Amino acid sequence: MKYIIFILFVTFFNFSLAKREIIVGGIFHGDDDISQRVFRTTFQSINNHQFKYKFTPLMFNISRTDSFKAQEIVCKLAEIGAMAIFGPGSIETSGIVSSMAEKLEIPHLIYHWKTKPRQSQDYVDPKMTLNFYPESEALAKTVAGILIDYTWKSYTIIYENDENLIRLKDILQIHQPNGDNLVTMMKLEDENYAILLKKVKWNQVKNVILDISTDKIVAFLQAAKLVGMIGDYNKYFITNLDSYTLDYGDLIESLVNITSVRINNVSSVIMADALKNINAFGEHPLEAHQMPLEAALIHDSIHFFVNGLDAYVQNPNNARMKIGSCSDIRDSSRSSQPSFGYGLLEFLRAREYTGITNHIEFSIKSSTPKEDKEEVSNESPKRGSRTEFMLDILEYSKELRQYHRIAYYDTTKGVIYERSESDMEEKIFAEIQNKTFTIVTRAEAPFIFYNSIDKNGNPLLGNDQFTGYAVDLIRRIQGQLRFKYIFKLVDDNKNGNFDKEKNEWNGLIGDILKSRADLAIADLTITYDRKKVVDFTTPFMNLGISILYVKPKPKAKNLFSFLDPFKTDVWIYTGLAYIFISVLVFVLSRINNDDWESSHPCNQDPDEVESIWNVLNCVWLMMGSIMGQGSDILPKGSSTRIVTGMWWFFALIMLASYTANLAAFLTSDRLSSTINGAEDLAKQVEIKYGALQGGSTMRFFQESNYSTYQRMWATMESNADIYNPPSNDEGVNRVEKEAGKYAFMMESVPMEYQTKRRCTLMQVGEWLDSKGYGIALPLESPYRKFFSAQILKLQESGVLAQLKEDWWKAPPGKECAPIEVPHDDLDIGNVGGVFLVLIGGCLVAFFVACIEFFINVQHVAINEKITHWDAFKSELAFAFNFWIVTKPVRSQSNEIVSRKSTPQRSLKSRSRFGSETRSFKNKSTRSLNFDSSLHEATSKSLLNLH
Ligand SMILES: *[C@@H]1O[C@H](CO)[C@@H](O)[C@H](O)[C@H]1NC(C)=O
Ligand SMILES: *[C@@H]1O[C@H](CO)[C@@H](O)[C@H](O)[C@H]1NC(C)=O
Ligand SMILES: *[C@@H]1O[C@H](CO)[C@@H](O)[C@H](O)[C@H]1NC(C)=O
Ligand SMILES: *[C@@H]1O[C@H](CO)[C@@H](O)[C@H](O)[C@H]1NC(C)=O
Ligand SMILES: CC(=O)N[C@H]1CO[C@H](CO)[C@@H](O)[C@@H]1O
Repeated sequence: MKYIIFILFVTFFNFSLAKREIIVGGIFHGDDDISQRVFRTTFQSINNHQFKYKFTPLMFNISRTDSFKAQEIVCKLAEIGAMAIFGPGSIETSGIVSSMAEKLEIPHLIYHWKTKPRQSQDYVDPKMTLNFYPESEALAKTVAGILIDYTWKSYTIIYENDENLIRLKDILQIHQPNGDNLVTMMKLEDENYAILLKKVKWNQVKNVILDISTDKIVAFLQAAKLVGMIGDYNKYFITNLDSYTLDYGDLIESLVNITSVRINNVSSVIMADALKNINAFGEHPLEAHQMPLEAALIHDSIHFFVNGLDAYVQNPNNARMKIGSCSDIRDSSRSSQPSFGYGLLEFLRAREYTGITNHIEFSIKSSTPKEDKEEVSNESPKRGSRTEFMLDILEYSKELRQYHRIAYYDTTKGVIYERSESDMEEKIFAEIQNKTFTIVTRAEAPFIFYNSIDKNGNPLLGNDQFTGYAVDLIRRIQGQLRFKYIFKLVDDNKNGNFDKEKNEWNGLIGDILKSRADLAIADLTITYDRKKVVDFTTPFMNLGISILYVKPKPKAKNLFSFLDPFKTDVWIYTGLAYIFISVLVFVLSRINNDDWESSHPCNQDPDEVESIWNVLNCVWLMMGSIMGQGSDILPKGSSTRIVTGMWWFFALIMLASYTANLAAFLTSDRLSSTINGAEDLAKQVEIKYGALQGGSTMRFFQESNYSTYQRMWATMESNADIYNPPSNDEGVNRVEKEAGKYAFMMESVPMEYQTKRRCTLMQVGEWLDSKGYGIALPLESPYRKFFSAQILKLQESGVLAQLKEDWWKAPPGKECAPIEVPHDDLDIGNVGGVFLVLIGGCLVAFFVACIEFFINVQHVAINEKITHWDAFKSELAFAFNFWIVTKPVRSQSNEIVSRKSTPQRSLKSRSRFGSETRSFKNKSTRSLNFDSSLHEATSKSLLNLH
């Protein structure tokens, strides 16, 4: 179509059909071979394919710093009427060419990275220069956008020259420098990359953003391999848009993740076309993945220019095709008429084209408000640089030995991945099966038991030296993922803390950071600080801080536990009160008239009265009431009644208190500890407590905001050396040794291990916090997902619980006895004392009976005038002849006479009561023999009182 119009146009103006010669200049630096080849062949193929113009490309070789030569070349080109100048491809010399072109008004097309000098406010872009290279700020934003998508936590930026920092500035703004993100920048100064890389490695940074020139990348990666920075967990992002043309050879073996970006559309038809043309001239064939961006941009800019020129000159006003010359510069009086060159460039600026580098369009300039006003005055908005472009995100594949596209960056939508998650997982899964994981661990029962010899004394080798929970867990995971592994012990036997003095992590975490291991498994708590430097799998065990304390001892069975409800002093006071009241009643009754009565109830007007309130009866009355039984005899006098009443009241309360307490005391051998949790510990001062010196448990108290824990921390801190042992074992031993005087705070999992073995210890209360043990992997490890998934599976299938049970339980035969379930029934051990008292009482009664018996025998012997032996025999025979139910009365006249004659009535009356037992032996005798038993009257009168 175009050509038809052209032919019409040509015939209409009666132009010669001979091709019109157009001279264009290309300035190159001696070393960019492909660029020159593309420049030359592109024009050649254009000449071959169309017949309107004959382009004569003139190529010049200058050195990168030779601006004088560049100036000279521009003049020369202007002299011979060159229509356009391409290049040069470096910022150093293109500046002078730009300013010359502006003065000469020759269109200047460039294709290299260029930044606007920021410092000069009044800087204006050279008017005659069109840069096909993506605009620096837009490119910087794009690269930053990709990095945001990567979510790297820490990385090092390695750059070559300060100018390039502009394209890294957006990256630097992604992360505000804070503790979580370590972003360092390093300048590649000399050829010794290894020194720099060692520094990076020493910083334990695994992610590198590489912004260096194409020719240095391979050497850099080689150095990285030597230093050990091309490992499974290293990631490189190469901002160089040409890096995809590089051949890394055998350099990449591990799972190192190298990503890069590219603008060239290697799969486009135009690329294929261009390659065909370029390769048509018999040189060694160029392949799509070998074409650098510059060559692609040269190709695109030539086509862009040729098409634009063609369209431009179709306007008859522009057919003049006159370009200025160097002599014009000296001549300052120039026509204000816009020249051909200027018009052409403005025309080109507004055009669009799709080439190897996809769509080419010069965006409408977004500029400062000041410039906006100028723009308003212009009719057409000014078009600036190339801000719209597509960026392929590439990943190096060691199998393909080249980069392949995994995503592209769209300025509006961000990173769009073309591969699915499952593809990735499959790839990594396949990778895992060939990998040998170095697993670092720590000998800590029951996670890992380390033995270098077996039971028979033969040396063990490799993984056989390790047994324990962790080994079993790894074995289970390995059963699913089928990787190989080597266990090794960490040197310092630590889990890993940040050593502020050395400014590095020690222990297991240190080994992971120093790339000495792929996995770390032990009793490794997932903490915020650790998570900043390593990745953790899903926790395989959950735990919390808890309190280790001795089990309360079941109370020893005490036969006399019925005494427990009252303390000894209460018993003593009660006894004293009993004696005192008894004596008081005795004394009062003697003073009180009402208690003196006729000895015979029938005798209303007796000559003498007597009181039954001798000491024994007083004691008996008080005993009867405090035992809750009452008594046959009761006082009559008001004072004695008041005292007795008060004693009854006392007895009522004592009895009620005793009864109430007794049940509780008898059943109180259930297990109850004095300490039931942290609150209880904090409240008291008797039981000392502490945590492992410098451990995470201690830090928990130190950093807690909760007032109870703060109070506990103050206590622990004030006696740090005394209370906080340097090792967990020591703490546990101390709890055991001090039995009740010391409590130790530690994590529940090792505590459980101890309490299953040391039967006197137990965990008290709930967990004070909650955390988990996880397997540590290097940051952003591709394998983490797989391990986490397996751990979850094992958890769901109950394998983890089973493993824990297996490894935590005490060896057979050493298990702790299950805690006795407290019960409410009382056994003989609790109430045996009561029986003892009963038996004691019976024995005393028997003893007293014997004494009475012998006294009786004595009396009988004297009264009957028989020998003691005969009296004893007859009395005994009588006592044990259970069929005889009556007993003859023995004469007691002597006694009665003597009693009546003595004025000390009370004393006598006691002896009378003392013989009561005997007198009551035969009631009928008593009733018949009235005289012989004076006491009968008394007892009757007592009955009357009732
Ligand atoms: C420039 O120099 C390179 C080698 O230094 C050479 O291959 C090339 O042909 C030269 N180009 C021109 C136009 O002289
Ligand atoms: C390489 O790293 C990038 C960025 O972290 C990530 O998006 C990509 O999935 C990784 N590739 C592989 C194969 O792990
Ligand atoms: C590359 O070119 C092909 C066809 O030429 C096109 O379909 C594809 O979208 C282009 N790629 C990009 C990233 O624009
Ligand atoms: C694993 O190793 C075997 C033998 O060396 C090899 O054939 C296979 O391709 C490897 N697989 C992967 C995913 O590297
Ligand atoms: C054991 C005894 O002496 N029993 C006498 C009790 O009194 C009645 C009545 O006088 C006698 O018949 C019993 O022999």
